[in-house]
Amino acid sequence: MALPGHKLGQTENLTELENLNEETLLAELKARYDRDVIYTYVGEILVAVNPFKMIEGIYDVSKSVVYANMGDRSAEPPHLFAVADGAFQAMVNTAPGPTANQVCVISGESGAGKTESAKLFMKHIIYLSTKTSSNAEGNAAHGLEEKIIQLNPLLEAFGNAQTLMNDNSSRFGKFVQLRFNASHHIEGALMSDYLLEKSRVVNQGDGERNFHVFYLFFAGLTDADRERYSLSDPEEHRYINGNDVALGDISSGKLGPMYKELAECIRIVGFTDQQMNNLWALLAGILHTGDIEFGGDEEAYLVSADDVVAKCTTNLGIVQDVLVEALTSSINITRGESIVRKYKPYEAEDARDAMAKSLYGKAFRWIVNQVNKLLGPKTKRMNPTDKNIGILDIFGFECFDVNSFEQLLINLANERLQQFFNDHIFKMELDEYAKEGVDGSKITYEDNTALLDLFMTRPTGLLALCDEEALFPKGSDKSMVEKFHSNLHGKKGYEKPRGNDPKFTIHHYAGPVEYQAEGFIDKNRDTLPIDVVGALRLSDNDLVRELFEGDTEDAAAAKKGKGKRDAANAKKNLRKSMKKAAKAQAKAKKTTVGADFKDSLIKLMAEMSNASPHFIRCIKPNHQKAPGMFEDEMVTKQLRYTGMLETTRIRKEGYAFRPTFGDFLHRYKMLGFPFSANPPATAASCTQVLDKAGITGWQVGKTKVFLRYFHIDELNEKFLPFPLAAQKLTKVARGFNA
Ligand code: AD9
Ligand code: MG
Repeated sequence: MALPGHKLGQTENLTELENLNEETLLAELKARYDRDVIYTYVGEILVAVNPFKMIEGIYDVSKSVVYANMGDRSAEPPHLFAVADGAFQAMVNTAPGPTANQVCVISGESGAGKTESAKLFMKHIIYLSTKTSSNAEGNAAHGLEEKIIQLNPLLEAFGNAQTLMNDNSSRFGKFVQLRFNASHHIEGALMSDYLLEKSRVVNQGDGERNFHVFYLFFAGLTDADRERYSLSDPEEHRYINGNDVALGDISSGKLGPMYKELAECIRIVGFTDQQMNNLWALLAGILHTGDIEFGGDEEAYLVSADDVVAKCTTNLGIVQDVLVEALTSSINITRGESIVRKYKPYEAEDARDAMAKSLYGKAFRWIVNQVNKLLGPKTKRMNPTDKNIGILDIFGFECFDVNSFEQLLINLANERLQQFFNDHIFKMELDEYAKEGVDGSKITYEDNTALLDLFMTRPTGLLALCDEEALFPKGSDKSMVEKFHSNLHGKKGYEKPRGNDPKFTIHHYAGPVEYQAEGFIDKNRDTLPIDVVGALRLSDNDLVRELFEGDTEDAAAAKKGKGKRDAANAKKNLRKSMKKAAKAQAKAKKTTVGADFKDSLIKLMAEMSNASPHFIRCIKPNHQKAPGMFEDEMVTKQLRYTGMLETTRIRKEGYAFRPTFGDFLHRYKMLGFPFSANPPATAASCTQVLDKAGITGWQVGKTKVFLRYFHIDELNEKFLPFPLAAQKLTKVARGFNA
């Protein structure tokens, strides 16, 4: 700060720094980090630098107590709990409506601490809401809050995995909304999930693992379970045996207690034993699916022993012959005639893996839906007196050596969130100037609307062109890229590379990303061969059948053939089932992964626009996931692409402090009026104070005074030699923006 005696790392809100730039921002964060101070404000945004260790006491109950009903945020050191308290109090003190709803947007790269922050935020909100729940209603709700807390370990088991970036990496995005009634007690929680990384089920990169649940499940098996699910040795299963360390964790017994915890939390959330048995059988079925192997040159045939397939089909509740038929050939039924085409071995393998991915993806979505049924508010629609607090924990911007369709969608979401951030921080700033009649012409910011149009415009935006090609039976990645080039080349943010490779580059707000288009169409279609769908619809595992919308009677009929091991009968059943599946598919709206994602993004943004936002920017200080290491270059990059530097620049160029006339006079009238005077709350009174104090460069709007970041110090210095009063005033001034 401008005040003498400024010590590095002592500033709690970095917009107060006199010399605000990339270097000072970094130096302050680093100095704080070295003292285990991980939270810092930049304006109203909270920056959280991942400590990669537990810092004693920072999340203790005593802290929950301190950061409750604070009023003035700057009264205590920056903390995530303070942001949660700010959101909760804002909700409580505002009449129902968009301003009363709150949303906490947590961003940062993989391993930066988003999920931990989301959990802490939720924990504190629940603390604040139960604190006052001493009445009967509160007690009744208590079980619900416990369930909501247990939701996190449950989702992490099924949706998280160890990656090179993070030992507990979320492989899906999530948005959780807590709904409150008129007396601010929790009525329920609703969640949405985005883009689960299903491909991880069948294939993991070097040093990475499958979803946690597979290892936990294995670790928790009793002898009876082993028999029931035909599981013996984890090393036998291709989908999980690629990582020796993970296998070691199973055999060392380390995961056993974690399985127990998971089982307990599943029970608390409210899943029934029957549901869980079906789910475990489905997981075992997926593991066995991965072990089915095919051979052949032209036509695929089964090379695995019969019992490998039997273990799979028993768990999935389907008939063995039906599955083999569906995985090795496709039947085309036209005008009552069926033409069988035998798959090549690689096609059979694709069908097998597609089945495993689809089973897992649908099971995950089912869990989310089930959770919403168990924990959701009684009515889906909000009552007029209800309010909500949302928490968004979603994948950060991604740029790898090879970027595919997944990165395109993830980066689209980030681009949209950046726009939301811009809208809030910058546009609101400018709107406020305009509303108050204050000149804001010096403020500029990088607007990414044109880039979003590149994605969203119909029919010539990236997503629409992806869909057009995906829904066209003969569509190819190559012709899709040609369409991109011819429609988007020359537009801002789009770059056509040299050469003929099916690639293109997008200049995102966070930097350029080159996308490799190979595989886009298949990923966007994400279809399971109708033959496999037909087979799974005949399952007698209630869950599997439900996921594929099969019919109980059809499944029972299919089972009749099973005893006889009658292949002809199996074929007949499969064809019947496929016909029904095809009919159901034809009736359902044809959609793609891209279109679905776009829809859910639009819905998410609608929810978010209907709330007052709070931003938490998580920073990962090193690649080693190690405590005590702060790598300058890495942090600077993140500060840049989380919009933090932009924010500080705008804060600096703009008017950081905007007290109303009344607030301003209440604090500073002594500088312009006799002690006993009671000047009216007008522009003229404020101008008199500022003139008399000899301050320049401010503006006075219609209801507020617009002060630059250094004006507060200048005003406070006028109070010297009353240093105590000055100190207090600085805190009060900071409170204007809290
Ligand atoms: V990913 O995009 O899901 O891969 P996140 O969610 O950003 O990522 P996560 O919250 O999982 O990262 O944090 C990674 C690890 O950092 C955690 O497993 C903890 O070991 C560590 N971490 C994060 N935040 C804190 C904290 N406030 N205190 C201590 C932390 N450790
Ligand atoms: Mg996460």
